[in-house]
Amino acid sequence: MIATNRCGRESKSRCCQLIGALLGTLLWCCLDLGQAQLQPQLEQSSTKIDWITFPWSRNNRTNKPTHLGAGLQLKDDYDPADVSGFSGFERHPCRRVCQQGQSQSCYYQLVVHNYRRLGAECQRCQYDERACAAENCIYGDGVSSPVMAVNRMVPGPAIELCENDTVVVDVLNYLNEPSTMHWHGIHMSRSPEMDGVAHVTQYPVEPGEVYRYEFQADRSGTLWYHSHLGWQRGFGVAGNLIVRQPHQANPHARLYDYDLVEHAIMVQDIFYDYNIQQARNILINGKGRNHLSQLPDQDARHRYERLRVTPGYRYRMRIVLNGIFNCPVEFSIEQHKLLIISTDGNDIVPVLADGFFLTSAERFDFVLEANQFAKNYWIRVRGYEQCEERKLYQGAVLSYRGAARSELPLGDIMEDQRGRELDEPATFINDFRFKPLNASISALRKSNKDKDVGTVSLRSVEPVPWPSYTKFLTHYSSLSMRQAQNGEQLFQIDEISYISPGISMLQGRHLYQDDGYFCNRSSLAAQGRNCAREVCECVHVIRLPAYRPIEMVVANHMDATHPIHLHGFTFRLVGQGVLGSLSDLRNIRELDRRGRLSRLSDDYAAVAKDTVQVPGLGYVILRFISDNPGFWSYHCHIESHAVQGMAAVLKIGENYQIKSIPARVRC
Ligand SMILES: [Cu+2]
Repeated sequence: MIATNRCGRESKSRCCQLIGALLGTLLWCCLDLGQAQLQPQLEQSSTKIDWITFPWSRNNRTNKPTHLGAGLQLKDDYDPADVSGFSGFERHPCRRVCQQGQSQSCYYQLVVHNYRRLGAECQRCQYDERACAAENCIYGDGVSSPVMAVNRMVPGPAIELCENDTVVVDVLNYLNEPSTMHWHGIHMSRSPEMDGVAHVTQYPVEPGEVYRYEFQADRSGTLWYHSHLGWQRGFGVAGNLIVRQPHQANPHARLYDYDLVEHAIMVQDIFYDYNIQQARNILINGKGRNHLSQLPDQDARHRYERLRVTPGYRYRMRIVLNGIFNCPVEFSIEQHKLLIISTDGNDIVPVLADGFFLTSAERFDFVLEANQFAKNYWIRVRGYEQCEERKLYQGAVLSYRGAARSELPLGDIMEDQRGRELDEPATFINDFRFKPLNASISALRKSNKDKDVGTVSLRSVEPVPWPSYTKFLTHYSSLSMRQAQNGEQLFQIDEISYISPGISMLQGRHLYQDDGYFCNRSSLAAQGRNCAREVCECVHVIRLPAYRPIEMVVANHMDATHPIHLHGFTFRLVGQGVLGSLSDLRNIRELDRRGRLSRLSDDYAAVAKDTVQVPGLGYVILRFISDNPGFWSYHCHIESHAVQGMAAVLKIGENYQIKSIPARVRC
């Protein structure tokens, strides 16, 4: 299972010589310029990301840390014995009460490796729930299937630290394919090379190699880490990244008594074996019933995640959807209201709700008051779209102190799913069926749709950071799909399917003329290409100036919702709506000129997010200040869409404004 470490401990210099000899130069081994120009023969022509094997064979090297805190213990070489002590970070020194002015350096090792759900370690867990906690058993839903684990866990271990801490993470790639790690929500304003996007901000980490990520936790909130290559995130390479603030800085500190890592929930849709075409289940912190079984939900043979609470206390809970499919989920807790306080790590004016929806990569934090009779209650997750076709749902248990610890709630998970009397109106946040025009859809939520709170209606606790007279530079963007000549379905941004380049953009930017290397809507038009008629596939880079107020209007030409994620920035959502007509969406610039797209007024504290659902046949309007020059990925967070081209890169600023990535001396 464990791959050979090519430049392992005892053989490092020998390995260097070997590679040097192979490449005809020792210099290549010892100097990592972070650029591909030294190895033109290794560059592959641009091909679409393939999830099983990759054409890239370039070696990437571990970066040496440049500004580490005193006393930080770092590994600089590894052998299999080093990584045998896989563990979570429950006793990590950075897991602490955050204090103003007391930031730390925090070191972690994440070993990414092939593993198995319901593997040999889980045999006893099948019969005795108490045995499931035994180290290294990934029970999942009790269906054996290959996974990619982090430190033998799926999801990977949660990282907890404080705002402004320096984070150093060695990611050991023991998969048999390249990998990278993205730190979703961190702006990377001083370290754009740590964003973890292959061939955009770094070269992929080859099997058997270590990559040292080093960055500052430049903001607080419910963030997460995940692989940014192929389908690895769907196989399990993801975990929570919780960045807390000192009490004085936290506007919601008085709303809850506890903020515990065991109340951080990662929801994930999964597939079985390598069949990435079909969502087969939704898991809550890697556990849940399977839908192949006819056993009722409350059968003791299922394994559910349990969240324990004590009556009378208020708990902050953090929910992340690591979604792969077009499978938005609805989250609620039986007989409990949720006080929603944050989304994508950004604090909002609290909203008391019965539940909320998440599309892939979105997060919501809420406060749960343990104010009900002390027993066990179902935590409910219901899947829609592709998950609805298979009637996928999942449960976890909210277990009050005093209730039977091993028992399950009575009744089915989805019974009485509003957690209320049926005639009482319910409030749901962030419904992906946003202002539906389609009658068959609106019928789904007739009784209470007036109570639903759309994403754009949420309010940030912070006013927008620009004055009302600000003039924004507007970029119009579109999401669409088309058939390639070979019948392949391509997904597109601005009618272009993204192809990964051979040179990593950030490192290699001085090597080429942008216009010859990148493409975008205007460069293709200048060449006389009409992407509305022909298939355009290329290295799609949208150029925007640095340090300017930027507005993006994203029009969705498809029926389905797309969760769009922007790296490097937190944006304000100032508009979101459904036009319902493809021809309107194709002419969105003209429609906007005629005032048909509504924007929030500047005195409305528009909600801050990093991922937002673009409604089917609808649009969103995002605003941000482009004060983070670099190459920032902009893509749909549904894996099949992103892999099939619904991705682009925003090049913010000119080369001279972007941080230079120094050569690193190795050996
Ligand atoms: Cu999509």
